[in-house]
Amino acid sequence: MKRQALPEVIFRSAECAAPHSGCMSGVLDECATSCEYVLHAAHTDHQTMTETIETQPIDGQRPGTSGLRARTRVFMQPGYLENFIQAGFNALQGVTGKTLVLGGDGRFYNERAIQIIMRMAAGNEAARVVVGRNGILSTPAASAIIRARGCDAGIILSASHNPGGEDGDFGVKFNIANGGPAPETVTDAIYDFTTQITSYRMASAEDVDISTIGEYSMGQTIIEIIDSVDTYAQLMRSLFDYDAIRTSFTGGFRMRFDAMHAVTGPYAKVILEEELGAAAGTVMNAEPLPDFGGGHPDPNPVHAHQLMSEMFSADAPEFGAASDGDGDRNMIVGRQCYVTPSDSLAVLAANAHLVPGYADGLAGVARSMPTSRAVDRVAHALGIPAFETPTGWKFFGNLLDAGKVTLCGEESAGTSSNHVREKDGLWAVLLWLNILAVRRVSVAELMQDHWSRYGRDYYSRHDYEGVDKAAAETMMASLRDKLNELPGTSVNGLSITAADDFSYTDPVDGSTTEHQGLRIVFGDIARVVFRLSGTGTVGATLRVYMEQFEDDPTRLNEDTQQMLSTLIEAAEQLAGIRKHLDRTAPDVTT
Ligand code: VG1
Ligand code: CO
Repeated sequence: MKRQALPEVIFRSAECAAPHSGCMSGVLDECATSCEYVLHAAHTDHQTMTETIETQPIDGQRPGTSGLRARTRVFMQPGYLENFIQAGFNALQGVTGKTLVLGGDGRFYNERAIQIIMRMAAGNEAARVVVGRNGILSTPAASAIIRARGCDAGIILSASHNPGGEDGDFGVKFNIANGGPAPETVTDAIYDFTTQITSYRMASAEDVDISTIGEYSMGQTIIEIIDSVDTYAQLMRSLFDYDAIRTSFTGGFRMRFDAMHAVTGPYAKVILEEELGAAAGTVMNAEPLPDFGGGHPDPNPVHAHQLMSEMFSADAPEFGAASDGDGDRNMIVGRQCYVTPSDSLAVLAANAHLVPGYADGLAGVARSMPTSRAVDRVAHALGIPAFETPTGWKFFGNLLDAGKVTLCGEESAGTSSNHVREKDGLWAVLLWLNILAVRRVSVAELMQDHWSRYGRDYYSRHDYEGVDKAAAETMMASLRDKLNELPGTSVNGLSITAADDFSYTDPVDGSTTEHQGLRIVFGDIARVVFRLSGTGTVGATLRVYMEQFEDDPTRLNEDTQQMLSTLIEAAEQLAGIRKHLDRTAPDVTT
């Protein structure tokens, strides 16, 4: 990698920035005339570069399901980002001499935040900061880079599926050396530091040109700007049969990929269109925009309606997919055939062995608790273990590191494998494409075949968004209070066999996590789960997850909401959603 000489990056010591009198450079005259814009290596003495800036704790910096999320304007307040980043560095036991990966999903404030974090990394004496060009790195790409280069940690700037823009949301996630999200021990420590912080450290330097690939120095720290796509694209080539997929495309197979004006556009363009030969224009909404074009970058049938209407049109292509803000989610849809994420996970588990990267079979699978039990049925048939974890990718890390599982997934459209330690949207799309290329069936045919073999878990999630937080907590508390009495009783004609407040003990490190959702189980037949979201920024969001198993061959193609109607009413009777939340219907049904 070429090393670019000064003055590519222009340094300014803390004292030089203004006023001049304290300049420690020893070349004061020179400094006095040109300090504003051009300084010399003599000025890059790190001792004079770094400032320790006093600050005070800011409330509400507890990381949620996936990092800290808040309104963008909140993040832009003086000290808000800086406090959280310094707390993260502290929780990592400092970053002195360490190599960090840094990038984000391109949303509003991404570039500013990156400039601040680079200066803080230099102020905290990191050895190197590896930054995606223009500040762009998808979450799975960041994970891949941490692993490929043996980095110590990563910082990903994203509020993922939350809308962006100055009036939208912003977020920050810390990842650890395995490439995965910081586990709860680390996020708890970050939060503790945010409540005690008195100062943060920051190098005083000019902005770095992050649009140009190359290396720059900032004090003792090397800033390395890399191509955002290369490492990730190389990893994908190592897992899939590109020839087989290319042959599908040359044979007339058509697909649409909706990048939702979020981070996956550049990745999908390179991989699908340039490397795999999908037709130009296959990737729609390909350009990352600071506000995602005003959309909601959540790949579900509601928010990806443009893709959905195309996939249900008369001339629909064979395959459609979408990804979210930071590129870790995937939605899969065939021609006139939507695939629920829970079913997608099950289908991938059943067919992964057809693909080079997984030809040796799977060690085991894991799903988040509210994800349907469809994948458990496949694991059972394959004779491999199936794990059930709390919601959020951080809970898969230990299982993956220990080699207990190969494939993981969540009902919220996250799927991935042991190739990284994050969920991976484009990877799931490539796995589907590879399986379809080998099996030479349509998505609808593949689903029929799967359901006739394993049965079908009808599945739906009802979200009540932006509800009153206190009311939602009261509703959960009163349901929690009566859980013990529920087994053995029935509701709306359905017999309850078990009911609990999900708690999880990690089989690898023995750590326990409690209050991860209220489960009401109706034997092997059905389940309903109640959970409050941990990614919102305003009020509360209630998620109600419902699933019902069906293996009658004549009832495998029914309408989902119809099939779940008894269960939906049971959920209402159990929790009193309408009464507590003053809502008559969910805001989003997926
Ligand atoms: C949601 C999903 C969860 C996912 C998380 C982060 O969390 O339910 O499955 O891991 O978002 O995804 P919650 O707490 O709001 O239900 V992403 O792609 O927004 O980082
Ligand atoms: Co995401």
